[in-house]
Amino acid sequence: MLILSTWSFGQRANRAAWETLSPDGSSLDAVEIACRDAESDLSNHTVGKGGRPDASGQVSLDSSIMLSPAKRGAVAYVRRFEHPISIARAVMERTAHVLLAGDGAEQFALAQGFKATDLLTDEARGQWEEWRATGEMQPAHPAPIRNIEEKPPGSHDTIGVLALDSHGVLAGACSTSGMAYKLPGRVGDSPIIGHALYVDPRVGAAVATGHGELVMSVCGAFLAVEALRRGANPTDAAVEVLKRIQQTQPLTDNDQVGLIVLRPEGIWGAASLREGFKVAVKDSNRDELMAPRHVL
Ligand code: SD4
Repeated sequence: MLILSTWSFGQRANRAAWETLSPDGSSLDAVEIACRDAESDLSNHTVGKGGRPDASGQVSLDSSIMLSPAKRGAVAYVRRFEHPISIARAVMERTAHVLLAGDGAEQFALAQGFKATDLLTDEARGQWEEWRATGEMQPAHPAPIRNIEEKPPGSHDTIGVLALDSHGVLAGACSTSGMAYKLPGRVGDSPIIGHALYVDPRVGAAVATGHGELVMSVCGAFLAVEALRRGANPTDAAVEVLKRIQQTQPLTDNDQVGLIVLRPEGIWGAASLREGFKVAVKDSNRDELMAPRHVL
């Protein structure tokens, strides 16, 4: 049994999920609970309620969950629900589709019994107003993705979670409010299967965080799992994706991408473009925050 989450707040999410995962719970439930923890954390400004809005002041959430190529669900551009991860799970379990977006996703959520709520907190609104007042950044050039550890305490990043349960079942999930002050309508890598998340039960799982456009342009999580399939170890699989990003796209000093990769037998690895990425690791013997290798 093992649960791995992105960034330092992943420790809290792992702990929230552990009771369910151990001793014989399901990895699918565990990854959903971990994401729900981050989605409800109002001090976390890049996931769920309390997330930073787009350039127009509207919060929109993206999320996905996956067990296998046949069992996966996602939602994008969700503006009125606190737990997009649970709506993504409902898409997976109760529809014939992979991804629902915008109004349709919200109508589906209401029909499934999810309660609508306002996602923009006073704090996030205040920060957005400050951003708007500076006039420094145009909507087409939203706030860059920096390392969480360089940001003020209390500001966090997207949650990505991979878990392996006592039955040997792998599951993955991720949830985000996306890039702060993005152009309205922008959807990132998190709800696109194969970009921020991919799980093949026979081969392994990968989840990505950071600048979504960079990850989307190389199908990052899928590429990592394909590297595993070719025999790479999990850290090398993550590094292969980061090198592909580096080779194919111009990077700014602020661009960050982190990946966690897990094999079905519990061997895992991680890497990031730059220093600062953290992986929260919890199993029966440890509860740690680790700083993985970086390629730049
Ligand atoms: C996105 N990948 O929407 C997300 C944001 C993120 O750490 O992961 N930030 O681009």
